[in-house]
Amino acid sequence: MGVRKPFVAVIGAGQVGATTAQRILEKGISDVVLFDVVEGMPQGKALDLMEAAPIEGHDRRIVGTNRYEDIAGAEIVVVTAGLPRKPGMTREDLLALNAKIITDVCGNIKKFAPDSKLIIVTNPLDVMTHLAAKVTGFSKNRVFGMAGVLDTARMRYFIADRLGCVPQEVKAIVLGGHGDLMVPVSSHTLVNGKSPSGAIPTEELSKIEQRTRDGGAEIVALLKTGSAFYAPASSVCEMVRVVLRDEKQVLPVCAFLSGEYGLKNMYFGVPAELGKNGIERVVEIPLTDEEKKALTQSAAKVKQGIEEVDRIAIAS
Ligand code: A3D
Repeated sequence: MGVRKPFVAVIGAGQVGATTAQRILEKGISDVVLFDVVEGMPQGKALDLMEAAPIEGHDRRIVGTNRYEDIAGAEIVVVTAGLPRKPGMTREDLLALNAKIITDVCGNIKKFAPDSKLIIVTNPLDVMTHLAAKVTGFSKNRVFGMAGVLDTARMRYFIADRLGCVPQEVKAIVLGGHGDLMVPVSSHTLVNGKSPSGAIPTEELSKIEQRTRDGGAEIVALLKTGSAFYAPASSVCEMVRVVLRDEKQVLPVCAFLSGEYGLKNMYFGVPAELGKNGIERVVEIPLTDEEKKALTQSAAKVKQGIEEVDRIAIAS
């Protein structure tokens, strides 16, 4: 049995890819084509997930494949193919290794799913999203990356854990590049509509913000053999649902900027409204001078990575 439209293709059936597929299926969002270069692996994971369907009680289908032909007709392609960070490795160390993989994967997406929207997950995220847009030549609203939803969820959890409340009561937003210079926007952090500054001392709030920046590394250090995948998969799944159902919800994502936040011609983490066209519009929120300065620093780091990946592309 094949998949039914509209369906999502997930490229890379590793930890993030397979867990994303599981979440999409089990939440009943859409059917899934799961692709990987390793023979038998996506087929095995797809079969295992289908065998869980009678118990999970959903009627969605998943097909595992090693053939790019099978992604033809996908509404959204989620790209998780690539190497994850190892202990001591920065996201930037991954750049050259994953650039090769993204170039290969996106060349095939352009060929087999030319009308799809792309959600990039592979790190270093902002740079790989730039590369994906360049390789596919797709309009910029159809290519975007997942990072801010995850970074924001981490911060919401840390604050809720500190206050002993449920994470849904905490609103926060993390912007900028998905790296050590990401910007938790403290002026927009709210617990039940109020600033947490009365309940959490400033010094502790700063520590929570730093833990958010180090959130990926904290998990890498604990797991030792890979990086986070449950919360990343939840984050991708939320973006997939908002786009597929045209929910027009504003989420922090890696989007192309044409002057917003004073930045031009680059991918960067900002709030954006997502819908059936992918990025419907970038949303500008008021920031303090300190937050603006931090965003500028983060953008400079992302630009370095973009220049580096462009140099690699020219050299090869
Ligand atoms: P992993 O479990 O190793 O899965 C990666 C999969 O990609 C493996 O199954 C590989 O076989 C497959 N693969 C490798 N090369 C190709 C190729 N050319 N074509 C198709 N498939 C290929 O890693 P993971 O799932 O833990 O992480 C995947 C990527 O996501 C890494 O780059 C991570 O750094 C990144 N990641 C990003 C975030 C963000 O928040 C942005 C969070 C978590 C992971």
